[in-house]
Amino acid sequence: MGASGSSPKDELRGAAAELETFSAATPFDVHSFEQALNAWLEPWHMECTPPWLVGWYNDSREKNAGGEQRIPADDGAVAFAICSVPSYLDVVVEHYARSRPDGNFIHAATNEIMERLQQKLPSELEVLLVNTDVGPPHYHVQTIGAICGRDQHIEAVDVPDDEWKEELQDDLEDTRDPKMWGADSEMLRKIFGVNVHPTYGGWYAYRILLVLRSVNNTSLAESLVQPAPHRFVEKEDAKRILREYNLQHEFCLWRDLTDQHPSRHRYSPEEYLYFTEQKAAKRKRFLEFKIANYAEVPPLRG
Ligand code: B12
Repeated sequence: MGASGSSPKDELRGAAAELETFSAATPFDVHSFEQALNAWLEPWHMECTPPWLVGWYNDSREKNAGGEQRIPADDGAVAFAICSVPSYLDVVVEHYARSRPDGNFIHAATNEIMERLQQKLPSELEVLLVNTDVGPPHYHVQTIGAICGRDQHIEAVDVPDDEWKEELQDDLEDTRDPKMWGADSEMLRKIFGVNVHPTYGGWYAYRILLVLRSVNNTSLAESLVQPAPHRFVEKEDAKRILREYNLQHEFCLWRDLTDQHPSRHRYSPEEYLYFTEQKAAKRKRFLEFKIANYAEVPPLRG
């Protein structure tokens, strides 16, 4: 119990309830908003990034990708990305019990959370909500994580070891199936960049983009300043993470930050098997088995 007699759970619920009270009036307290958003997301096993400006993202896409995947909002608009963290599978199972979706069970669960969030947020904030796993358009979520200082983006150019790079590219060309990747050698040899989080390593996933189109940097109580990029991954770990992510991502070794990665910051064994399962029919069987244990249809978490 806190000093006022309320439990931490009550306090969390109280902070989450504040989400409905924000107005676009100046000055907008973006850090209280972030707190309220995280409190509302917590029961869904989700977290938001720190707030960032659409212009930081669009500038980075200009510099690194010829301006592709720009976010269609003012450069001054304030935004967040929302990630799922370990235990999100419980939310997917509960959504399945309520709605029995046909298509992608994870996307459907995320869509339900987006609908709830849309209802909670005052319309005067002119909210743009996008499920970032479902495109087009695809906004480049790894760029979002990097520009707001939530995690570290690692590209092969960050590893100054040509021999390591050549060897990985040879292995990729030998193992990538041209039926999926095409015959173009450049594509077969491409090393994709990856993001890692200081706590979760790779055991999290970007799910939602949230832009508050009527809130901009000049209307904030304390204007936002872009943080310096994170640099916490050791060189040998960066090599391992890039290699594992590109060559055999299904073993999820790329998700561990170091060889000491704590298991409480990993997916559960069930989540590991579910998220790496390719067959939709088998995923569906798993969900059916799970909900067979439910005594009643689970209520919404927020
Ligand atoms: C399309 C897609 C794929 C495609 C293509 C891969 C790709 N990276 O494009 C396929 C189907 C192969 C794929 C596979 C996987 N994916 Co995928 N995929 C996406 C998706 C939906 C879009 C990515 C995109 O638009 N790429 C555009 C191309 C052009 O990007 P690119 O080739 O990486 O090149 C860009 C970067 O290099 C960048 N760049 C260059 N220099 C710099 C410098 C800096 C500082 C920065 C920030 C950026 C940057 O600019 C380039 C041009 O755009 C994203 C989600 C999203 N909305 O972003 C997830 C995403 C990238 N995938 C993800 C994952 C986990 C996977 C898998 C492991 C499968 C899985 N879901 O478990 C596999 C493994 C990938 C592999 N072995 O290659 C995660 C990565 C998480 C992370 N921690 O980084 C994402 C972010 C999804 C998520 N929900 O979180 N994926």
